[in-house]
Formats: sequence, C-alpha cells, structure tokens
Amino acid sequence: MEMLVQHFIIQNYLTIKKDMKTQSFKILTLLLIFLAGITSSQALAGEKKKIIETSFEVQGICGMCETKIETAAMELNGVKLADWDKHTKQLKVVYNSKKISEEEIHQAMAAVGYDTPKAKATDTTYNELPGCCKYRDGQKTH
Ligand SMILES: [Cu+2]
Repeated sequence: MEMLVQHFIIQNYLTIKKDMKTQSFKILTLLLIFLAGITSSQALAGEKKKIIETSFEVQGICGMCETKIETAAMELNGVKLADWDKHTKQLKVVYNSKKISEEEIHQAMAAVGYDTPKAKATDTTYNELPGCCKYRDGQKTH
C-alpha cells in the first residue's frame, strides 16, 4: 500500500514537472517570438529613418551633363538613386543618411564641374567641361 502511494506521488510529481517544463518552454518560445518582433520592427524603423529622398538644383545643359551628374552621384557610397532633369535642373536623389550627407553629394557635383546652391565647381574643373556642357556661358539647354 505504501509503495503504491509512493509510486503515485512520484508519478504525479514527474507529470507536474514535465508540465511545467512544457509550460515554461511555451512561455520562452512566446517571449522569443515577441522579442524578435520588437527587434525587427525596430530594425525597420531604423531603416526608414536612414533613407532620405530629396531634390536639389544642379546646373547643366545637355544629355552629357545628365550622364555625368547621375554617374557621379551613383558612384557615391550610400546613394541609391540619382535622376537629373536638364529642363528643371533638379537632381532627385535617394540616399542613406548614415553613409553620406546631402552636402557630400553637392560637393561631388561640384567636383565633376557642376554648380549646386551649396557647392560651386572651381574654374579649373569647369573649364575642363566639353564645350557643349559650358552652362555658365549663356548656352541654352540642348
Ligand atoms: Cu553637357
């Protein structure tokens, strides 16, 4: 009789212990899923903050200017998209602000000969532009 009771108690104890294990495992799993959710939503929020889309003026007058402006911008680390319009003179850029600043994009434009409101190309750089691209000399967009 005593043996039976003892056996019953032990059995019950083991079952409870197993239940608790299952239970705590479930809780742990839920907790992990919850934490993973928070982490990934934070990562997404961080991602959104880093990507900036903006437009600014870049001087230039022809298709060749367009190619050079867009290529120079796209070559920069952190720039995802660059699209310049010779009629509006607007350069649309999408960039990662953690990798590059808007100022640095202005500087890069000036470095290949194209003026922006924040960075002016040196006369030497400007003079190296092909004749068709000399936007300071009163040429019309062509
Ligand atoms: Cu040009």
